[in-house]
Amino acid sequence: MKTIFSPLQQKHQGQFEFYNGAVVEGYENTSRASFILSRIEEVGLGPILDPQPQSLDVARRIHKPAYVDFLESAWRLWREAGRPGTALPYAWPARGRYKDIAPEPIDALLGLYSIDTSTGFVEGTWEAIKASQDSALTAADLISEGEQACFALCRPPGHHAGTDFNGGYCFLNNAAIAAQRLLDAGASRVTILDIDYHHGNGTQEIFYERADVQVISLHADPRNEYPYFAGYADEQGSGKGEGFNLNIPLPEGTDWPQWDSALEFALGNVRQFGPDVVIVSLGVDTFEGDPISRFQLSHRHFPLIGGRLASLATKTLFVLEGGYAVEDVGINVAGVLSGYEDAMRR
Ligand code: Q9C
Ligand code: ZN
Repeated sequence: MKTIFSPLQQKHQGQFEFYNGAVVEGYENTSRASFILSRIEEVGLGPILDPQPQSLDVARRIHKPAYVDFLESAWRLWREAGRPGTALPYAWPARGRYKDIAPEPIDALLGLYSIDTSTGFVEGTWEAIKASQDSALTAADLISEGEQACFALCRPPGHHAGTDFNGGYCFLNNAAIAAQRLLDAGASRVTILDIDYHHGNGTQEIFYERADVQVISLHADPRNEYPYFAGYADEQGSGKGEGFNLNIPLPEGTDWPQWDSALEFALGNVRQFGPDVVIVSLGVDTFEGDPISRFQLSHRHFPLIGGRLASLATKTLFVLEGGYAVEDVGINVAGVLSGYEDAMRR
């Protein structure tokens, strides 16, 4: 299996976030990608290739163009305002506001276009965002051109980013952009199966009224976990999209048997939908050692996940999302991917 990754993605580096009332180094850091790359080489998964340069045309259809412009200019505006450190918001649109207003200071824009304080900008952030979506698009094109499976090593990740907001370390929704690209290339239906520990609220929001992209997410119950305000089981899509969004919230401490049976239920729904391509939003923060998560999957379970996914016998695009136990992230991501390859060879 080919891996697509650009070194430019590592330019998003040294950002801070709030955690337990303190400012700490971002959990979503460069060593995550470094450990994944070295593990992929170690297990001989396949070549690691640079993405092809891509335009922002698809990103501007999936997201609001003004939001993409904001991402591109945020750091420059922050610097022009004379600020040091990480560009983070501290004020959001007021509840019950009765008129549309468009304040221009960078502090207003940071709040307007975000849902939390985890998703800061530093000097290289835009280049990394852009390169990360390039990796997703390039991997999608390889699938359209005939590859059975491909891995887009996307960082920054994407599944919390919606049409006009960043959040949860995510800026552009790489998986959503890849899905649109596959449809543009002729796929009639695409499933995004999100197995990250957190609910993929951005992906849900983007496709909520669409029937051509089925969105399924297995995640920690939002009643007690980020993103809190989305990810409930009764969110099933609306309008034409009614019935094409499936949330499977799971309790704190979920272990392999419980997680695996939720996955089997999800896979049954994928089979019913019959997609041309499955995009796996691949987060490995379900690992028992993850520093910000509370599920109980062990190293040995990740290759089994790959095997389950291979049983769909559908073209599969893996897009990296979360996973923060840095040394184990490599083992677990490579575990899923080689588990998939081994099962496909059988
Ligand atoms: N700073 C992904 O796994 N909460 N994002 C962090 C407070 C946000 C996780 C704790 C977690 C987002 C892609
Ligand atoms: Zn996550």
